[in-house]
Amino acid sequence: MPGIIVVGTQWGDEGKGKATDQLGGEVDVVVKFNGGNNAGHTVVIGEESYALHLLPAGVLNPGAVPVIGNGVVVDLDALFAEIDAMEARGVDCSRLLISANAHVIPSYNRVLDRATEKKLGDAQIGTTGRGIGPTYADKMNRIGVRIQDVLDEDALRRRVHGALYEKNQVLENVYGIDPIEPEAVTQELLAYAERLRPMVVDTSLFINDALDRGEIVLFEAGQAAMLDIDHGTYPFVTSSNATAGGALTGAGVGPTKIDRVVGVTKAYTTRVGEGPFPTELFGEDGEHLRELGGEYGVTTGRPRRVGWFDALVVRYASRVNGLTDIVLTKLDVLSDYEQIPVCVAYEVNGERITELPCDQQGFVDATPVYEMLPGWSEDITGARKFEDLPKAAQDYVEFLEDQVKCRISSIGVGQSREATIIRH
Ligand code: 2SA
Ligand code: GDP
Ligand code: MG
Repeated sequence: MPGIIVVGTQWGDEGKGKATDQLGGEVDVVVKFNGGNNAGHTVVIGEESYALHLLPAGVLNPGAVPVIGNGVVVDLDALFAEIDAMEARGVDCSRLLISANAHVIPSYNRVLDRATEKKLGDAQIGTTGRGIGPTYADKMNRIGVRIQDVLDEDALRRRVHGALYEKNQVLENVYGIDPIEPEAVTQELLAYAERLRPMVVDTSLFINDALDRGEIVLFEAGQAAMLDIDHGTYPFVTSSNATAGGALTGAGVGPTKIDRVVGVTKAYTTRVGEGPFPTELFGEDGEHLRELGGEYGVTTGRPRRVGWFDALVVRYASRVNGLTDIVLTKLDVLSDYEQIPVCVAYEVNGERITELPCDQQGFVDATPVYEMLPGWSEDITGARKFEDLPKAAQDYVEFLEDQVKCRISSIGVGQSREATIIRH
């Protein structure tokens, strides 16, 4: 069972970090394949809580090699700050490998990300401001700077000058921001070259060799299906493929190497940033669930928008990812409710639909149709077997499983590694 992909099935923050860490005990290689330091994954081990951004969760597992694949965009300031902070806490990061083909987030793309958002005003995406969108745009536009360029001073200088030639005109004329000096950016990046060099390898070769030896490789997604650039609620998405296909292109492996695709799914729904969210709760109801679930961004600290479970979203995510099974998280957070609504259909322009609308406006106009499930009042954080759960909680899980048409293989009942029910 060597190749496992772990993806988010909603709008992110489902608990992928914990799920990856949990599977990590048996894993030899953990690969991050998309996104960058927009991601935030919290992993709780014993009394210690770790917030990971650019580093794959595998870094916390001394037996696994953490890999940053070619599909990731790397902010070198953020990477080395994260490594230094982890090492200061005793986490060894010396095994980390980075793809020579991964793109770098130069400081000018952080400036552009923030300037674009400001200019959009009410129409803003609500990005994390980390320069993710402009860097993926540069990649597609073939004016990006790659990790391998940082190791070659002349190439780096040429790439940075080339990119800034156009960007400086945009910065000045569109956003009224002073032009950025290319040589200063070149030197900023060059400062990391010698620290970076020993980590840079052909990660596709490394990963494929590991798979050929029968080792277990886990591919860990940032963000989620509904934030995917192709399959999400465009334009309110991130700029990478956060679905299973992204693991293949973002790591350089073929689909024949993948045996399992695990979807991580929260027992309710959250979203950070703007964009449609049919089951969203507002006012006191929203505040209550946000507090119960501790729903604040790990990267920006922003309060997350919260709402009820949306079966259409997760069934869609199961389809576009080809999920083999689901890890359900945060069931313990719902213990407070007498009744729990689950969205089983939408009403759009007077019509009842059970698949996501294929146009964005339909999604904006959708009114959720709920089925009410009985809640439970017991504290379930100590449950370790499915049978330990109150009947209503068991019924809730089985109802979700039936609705999303995918097996739920494990259930999270608390933040810690141990607070998990393995089902099959
Ligand atoms: P970006 O910065 O270009 O990727 O933003 C585009 C959209 O993607 C959303 N996005 C996220 N949504 C949930 N969680 C994310 N990571 C952090 C976390 C978020 C935080 O784990 O809590 O701390 O705010 C994440 N990263 C990107 C983003 O909100 C935009 O909607
Ligand atoms: P990710 O981006 O998908 O890795 O998720 P985040 O780390 O951003 O957010 C998930 C939060 O939920 C983290 O604080 C986790 O520690 C926490 N968490 C994960 N699984 C569970 C669970 O089963 N129960 C509870 N109460 N918290 C959980
Ligand atoms: Mg997160």
